Amino acid sequence: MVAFSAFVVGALFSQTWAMPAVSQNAAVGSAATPTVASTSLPVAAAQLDQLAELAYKTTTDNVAGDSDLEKRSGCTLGNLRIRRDWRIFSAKQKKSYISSVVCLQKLPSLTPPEVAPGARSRYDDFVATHINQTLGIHYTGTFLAWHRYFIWNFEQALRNECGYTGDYPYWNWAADAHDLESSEVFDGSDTSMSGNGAATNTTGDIQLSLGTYPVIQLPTGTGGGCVTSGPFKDYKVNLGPVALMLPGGKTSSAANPLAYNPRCLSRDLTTAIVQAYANYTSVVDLILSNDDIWNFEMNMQGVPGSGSIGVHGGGHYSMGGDPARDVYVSPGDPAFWHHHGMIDRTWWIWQNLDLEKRQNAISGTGTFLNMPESANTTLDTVVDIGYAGGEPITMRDLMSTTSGPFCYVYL
Ligand SMILES: *[C@@H]1O[C@H](CO)[C@@H](O)[C@H](O)[C@H]1NC(C)=O
Ligand SMILES: *[C@@H]1O[C@H](CO)[C@@H](O)[C@H](O)[C@H]1NC(C)=O
Ligand SMILES: *[C@@H]1O[C@H](CO)[C@@H](O)[C@H](O)[C@H]1NC(C)=O
Ligand SMILES: [Cu+2]
Repeated sequence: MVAFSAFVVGALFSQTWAMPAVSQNAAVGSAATPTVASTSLPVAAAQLDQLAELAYKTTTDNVAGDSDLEKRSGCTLGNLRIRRDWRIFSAKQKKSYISSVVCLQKLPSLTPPEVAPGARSRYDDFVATHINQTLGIHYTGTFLAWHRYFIWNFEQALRNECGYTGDYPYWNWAADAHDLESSEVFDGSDTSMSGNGAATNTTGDIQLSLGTYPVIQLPTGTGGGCVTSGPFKDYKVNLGPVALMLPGGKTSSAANPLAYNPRCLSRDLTTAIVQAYANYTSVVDLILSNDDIWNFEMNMQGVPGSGSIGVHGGGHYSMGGDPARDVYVSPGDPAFWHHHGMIDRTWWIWQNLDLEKRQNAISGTGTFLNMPESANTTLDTVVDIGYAGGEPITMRDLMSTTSGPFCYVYL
């Protein structure tokens, strides 16, 4: 059992996130690979497309070629899966993905009741594991690889236990940074991951604090109450809360985070948050101005003290509500998997810009911001997602999307 410390893990911040290195006149339409993020959002959008195309080409060339890595794992162009932007799924494809998630929420849990009495569904197995390991998988050396394995196993559960045959989706935050409520992920239609929560009258900001770093204030959104529309309006969040951030700087936590505590899914869609931290310039700058893995993973999560929550925090907190504002319980929001698809895609793009240096780059330790101090994460470090599924696996096998257990690319 982890220590549920009083300090708020929801706080993601940064101290050296200086102004991004940006340029107003990055060449678009030219074949040259961008090296500096544009502050013009449409230009940065084109830059992101270009970087993603490059990563796609690098990955598929390697799979088609004779690379030992891919050969060993049996990943070929024939069985390579393509992960896609939710916006290009057809209505039928969206419904098929959604019904497989609903299916997982109805299958019985594999977690023994004495381990997590509140885990009632197969879906909850994933939430329980994430709660259990939160302090060992965020601001650690395993952050990116752990979540890569976690969402891949979620995909396997959808396929093997609920018959899903479609593609794994991702949510391109930046495409919705101007208006979250019209996002195809959050518009509340029957092809969305459900929409906003009912409007509430709460006042005051969300206040993220961590140790002695300055508090980060985040605005609240247009909802705040229970989700009233879309496929997940009757879904119950069963576990937590653990460190739920509420308006006015309040927090909420249950005595036993793994006990049965069924409640509605709530949301508080906050366009201002995704706009401020996960726009096209933010994503491209994250990819282009962090040459080593430490800076990349820290800026993605928000460097403590910098005032930034990074694209990772931007995506989570922009959904708002319960459990999206609770780092521990966040997979309990069914849009978690779309968000982490984009996190993994961003890492994949970054890796493919310099595979030789970045494919196996790891930095960090086994504990949240190395508190308490722990050993450095290495390629031999084992990742184990418990009852969620999969076998314990070494970091070595999680570094490429086309080796180890994986065989996928992003479009
Ligand atoms: C939490 O982790 C411990 C140590 O790995 C494990 O024994 C326990 O079963 C886990 N609990 C859950 C809910 O996964
Ligand atoms: C985009 O995000 C960055 C931080 O990542 C922020 O500094 C900038 O103001 C944002 N741009 C817009 C147009 O909101
Ligand atoms: C752990 O990593 C840090 C940062 O890369 C490095 O300075 C340190 O020497 C490493 N410690 C060990 C025991 O390898
Ligand atoms: Cu997480």
